[in-house]
Amino acid sequence: MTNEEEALFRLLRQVNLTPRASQRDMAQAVGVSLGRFNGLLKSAMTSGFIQTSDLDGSDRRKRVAYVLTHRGATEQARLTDHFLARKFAEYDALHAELTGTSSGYVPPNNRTTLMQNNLAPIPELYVSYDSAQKLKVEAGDLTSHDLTPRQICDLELLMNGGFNPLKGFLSEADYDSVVDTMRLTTGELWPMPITLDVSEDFASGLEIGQDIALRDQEGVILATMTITDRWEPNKAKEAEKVFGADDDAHPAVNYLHNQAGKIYLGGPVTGIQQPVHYDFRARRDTPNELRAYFRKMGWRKVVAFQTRNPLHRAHQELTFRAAREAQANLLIHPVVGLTKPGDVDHFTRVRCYEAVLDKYPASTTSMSLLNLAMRMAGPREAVWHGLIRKNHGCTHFIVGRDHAGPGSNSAGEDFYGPYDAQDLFREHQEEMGIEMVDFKHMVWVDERAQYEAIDEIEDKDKVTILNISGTELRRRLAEGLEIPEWFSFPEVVKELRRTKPPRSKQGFTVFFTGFSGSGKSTIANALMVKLMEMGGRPVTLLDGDIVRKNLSSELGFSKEHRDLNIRRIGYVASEITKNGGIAICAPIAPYATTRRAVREDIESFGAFVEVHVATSIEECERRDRKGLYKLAREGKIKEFTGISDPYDVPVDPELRVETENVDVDVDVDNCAHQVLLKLESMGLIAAE
Ligand code: PPS
Repeated sequence: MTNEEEALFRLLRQVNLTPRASQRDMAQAVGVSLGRFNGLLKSAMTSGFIQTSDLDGSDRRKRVAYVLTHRGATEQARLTDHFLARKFAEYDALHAELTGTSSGYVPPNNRTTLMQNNLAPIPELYVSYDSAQKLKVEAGDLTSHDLTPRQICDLELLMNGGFNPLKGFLSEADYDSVVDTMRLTTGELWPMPITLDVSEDFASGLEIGQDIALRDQEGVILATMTITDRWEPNKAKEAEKVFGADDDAHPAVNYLHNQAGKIYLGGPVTGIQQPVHYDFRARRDTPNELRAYFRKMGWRKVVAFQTRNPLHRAHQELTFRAAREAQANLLIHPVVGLTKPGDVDHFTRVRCYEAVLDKYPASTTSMSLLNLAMRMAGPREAVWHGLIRKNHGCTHFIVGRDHAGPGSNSAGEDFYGPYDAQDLFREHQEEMGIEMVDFKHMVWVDERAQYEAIDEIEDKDKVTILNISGTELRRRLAEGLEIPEWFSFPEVVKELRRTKPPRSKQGFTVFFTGFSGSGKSTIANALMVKLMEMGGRPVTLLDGDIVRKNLSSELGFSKEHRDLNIRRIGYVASEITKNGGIAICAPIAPYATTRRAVREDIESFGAFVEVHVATSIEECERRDRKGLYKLAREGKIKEFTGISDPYDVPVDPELRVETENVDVDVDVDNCAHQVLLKLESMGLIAAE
C-alpha cells in the first residue's frame, strides 16, 4: 500500500465515520495538515469517491456534509483489505522478532492460498450510521427493486461479509467465470453465482451506471446498487454447469426457470441496513460478531456444523466427536433462510436446537443462525458453505455423505454421487483456508447402550445395531407412532409432535384440475359435504367459478391472469392448510409449472393432493353444460381451455378420476368416494 493509498484510506474512513465534522477536525483525525487535507479531499471528489450535500439550515456554521459515494464505499472496502494486510505483515514481523516464530497471521489478500487466521475482522459493505441515514433519504428518489425472499438472504450475506470477497451482485464477466470455472475473474474461488434477477420490464427501464435502491418486502431500503452490468443469462447452461443438470426436479433449477427473472443485473452494493428479523434475534450473528465472540472466548479452532434438519442423538454424538477429533470448539450453524421445500420450519427447528444445545458439555459449543438461501447444489454448495463458514471465523467444517443433496432427478436417480461433495471440498480446502471434517455415520449399539461410528464397530455380527432413517422418522411422526429415547431427546420429539401432529390431524389441500365441464365442481362439492360430515377440521371450497367472482373478479384468461388466479387460490389454500383446515380447490389450473409452484407453497404446511378429473375435451364439449364450448367454437369466447388454449395433462397426480362415459351427476358419490379412499390411504383421514 503506497503512502497515497494510505492517506486516501484514512480520508474515506474518516468521512464514513464523521460525515458532518468540520474540515479542520477531519484533517486532525486523518493526521495531516489542513492544506494537505484539502488537496486529498479535492482529489477524492474528482475521482468520484466523495460528494458533498447541504445540511439542513438549523446548523448555521457547517453548511455541508461529506459523504461517500457508492464508488467511495467500494474503494474503502478495497483499501481496508490492503491496510489490514500491511498491519498484519507488521504484526507478524514484530511477533517473529519477539518469539522467533511466525504469528500465523496471513494478510487478507493472500488468504485464498494459505490458512487464514479466523479471528481478525473482515470487510463489510455497510456505510456508517450517519452516511446510511443520508443515503437512505437520497435512495428514496431512486428507482427501486423489491427484493425476493431469496435475494434478501443473498443481500444480507453480501453486506455483512458472509459472501466475502464479493462486493455486490456478480458482474457478467464474474458470472461467466463462476459458472465455467468456479472462480471470479480475479482467480479467487467462488462456486455459486450470486445474481440479481429481475424482469425484462424492469431491466429495460435502467441504464448502466445508474444507482437503484434495493428494498425488502415491506419497502424498507436495505442497500443501493450501482448497475455495472445487465444481461440475459443462458439459464440452461447455468443449470448444467452449476447444478449438474438442466432438470426441473432440482429445486434450484426449477427456481431458475420458473421463478427467477429473465435478466440479471450486476454491480457493487452499498449497505444501508441489515434486513430486520423479529425472530431469535439473539441467535443471529454477523461474521464479525461471531469472530468477536470466538476472540472473546479464546476459541482458536472452531468446527462448524451446517444443518437444515432437527438434530437428534446421532447428530449430537457426531458433531461433538468431530470437534473432539479436531481439538476444537463446536458451532452449530443451522440455515434459517431458505432450505428445501418441505423441510421442518425453522421456528420448530430452532426450539429443537436449543434443547440439544444443553446436552453438550458447558462452554464447548455454541449455536448461531445463518440466514442463507440454500441452492441444494451438492458439491458446489459444500464448497460455498465452507467459504461462508470461513468468513464466519470457523477453521473446520463438517461435510457429510450427500451434503446439500437435492434428492432424485426426474429419472429417479440421485443428482450427485454420495461423496462428490467431500471430494470437491477436499480438493479445494487448502486454498479455502478451512479444513473438512468427515461426517461419521453413527449408529446405536443396543448391547453397549451407546452411539458408535459404524465403520469402527468390530463385532458387528455380535451386537444389535439400530438406526432410524429420516424417512422412517417422518413416517412415525406422521402416524403418531413411538420414537424411542435412544433415537432422539424427549424435548425434541415433543417439539416435533407439537408442530407436526399426525397427518390425520394436520391441514391439507385437495386440488382438482381438469377441463371446464369435467365434473370438478360437482365432485368437489360432494367431497366437501362428506368431509364436513366427518367433522374435526374446517373445510373450505375454492371453486373456480366462485373464486373468479370474488378473489379474482378483475382477471381474464390470459396465461398471466390464469397464473395469478391459481397463485391466489394456492395462497389461500396454503393459509388454510397451515392453520389445520382442509382446502378443496377446483379450478381448471391448466399449467403444470403453476400447479407445481402451488404444491411447493402448500407442502411446507401439509399434504397437497392433486386430483386430475380426466374427462376428455370431446366429452366435455358434448356435455357443454354451460354452453361455453359452443361459444368458444364460434370464436365468441377467446382463449378457451382445450379449444383455443393449452392444458398440460398432469403427469403424476396423486389421483386420476376417470369420468369418461360417466354421468358425474349420477355417479358423483362414487367419484368423491375415490378421493376419500385416497385421503385415507395417505393417512389424512382416520377413524377416531
Ligand atoms: S383457470 O385457468 O384455472 O384460471 O380457470 P378457472 O379460474 O378455473 O375458471 C374457469 C371457469 O371460467 C369459465 N370460463 C373459461 N374457462 C376456460 N377458458 C376460458 N377462456 C373461459 N372463459 C370463461 C368456465 O366456466 C370455467 O368454469 P368451470 O367450472 O371450469 O367449468
